[in-house]
Amino acid sequence: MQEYFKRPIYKLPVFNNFQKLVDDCNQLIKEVPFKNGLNQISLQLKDPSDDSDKGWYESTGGQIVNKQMFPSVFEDVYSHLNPKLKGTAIEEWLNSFGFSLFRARLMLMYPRTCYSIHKDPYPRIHIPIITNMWCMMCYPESKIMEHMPATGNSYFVNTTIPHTMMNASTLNRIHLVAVVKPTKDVINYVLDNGVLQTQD
Ligand SMILES: O=C(O)CCC(=O)C(=O)O
Ligand SMILES: [Fe+2]
Repeated sequence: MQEYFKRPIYKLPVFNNFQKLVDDCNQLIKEVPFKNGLNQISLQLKDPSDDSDKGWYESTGGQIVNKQMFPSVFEDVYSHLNPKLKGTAIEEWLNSFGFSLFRARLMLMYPRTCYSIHKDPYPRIHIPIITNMWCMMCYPESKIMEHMPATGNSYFVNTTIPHTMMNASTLNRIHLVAVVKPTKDVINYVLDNGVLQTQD
């Protein structure tokens, strides 16, 4: 997939209901605590009729650990919107691309934290909800470091190559993050509609 892309991050068009998306995410965070120690809330489920509170944590990072133990659990099994999110701008954002998104999560990063360097099975689409300039996606092998501002733009992020996100600020950072499969349609969409933030 890399061969199609000049850089790992492409800025995509603005989501036109961004302010409502921010409001709906803030409301959700008030109602559903980031209580699993993983700082993630699941927005998509395996079972479309599951409206239990467990669903909010079903696809969070712990599942990835399980996934290494049970490789048959793929990210794309989380394909159904949590029924409690019907009618929200989260639903609208997930449906705003001409292709499916999976395993959508709200991801909180506390101040002065980062992930270990890792690769994911599929790329991601990010839309920053609350961020600041000291939050950066880092690609050590190519020495690329990019901040994604909360301007309403989504970002295609190639997370299949080694990366980390760092929050080197003193404030919480929240992104809405979903998995995308790099099909021909998706690659063409990114190349046709995406722009590079840094040209070099
Ligand atoms: O921004 C985040 O919290 C997740 C970053 C990351 O590792 C990813 O998107 O794959
Ligand atoms: Fe990642």
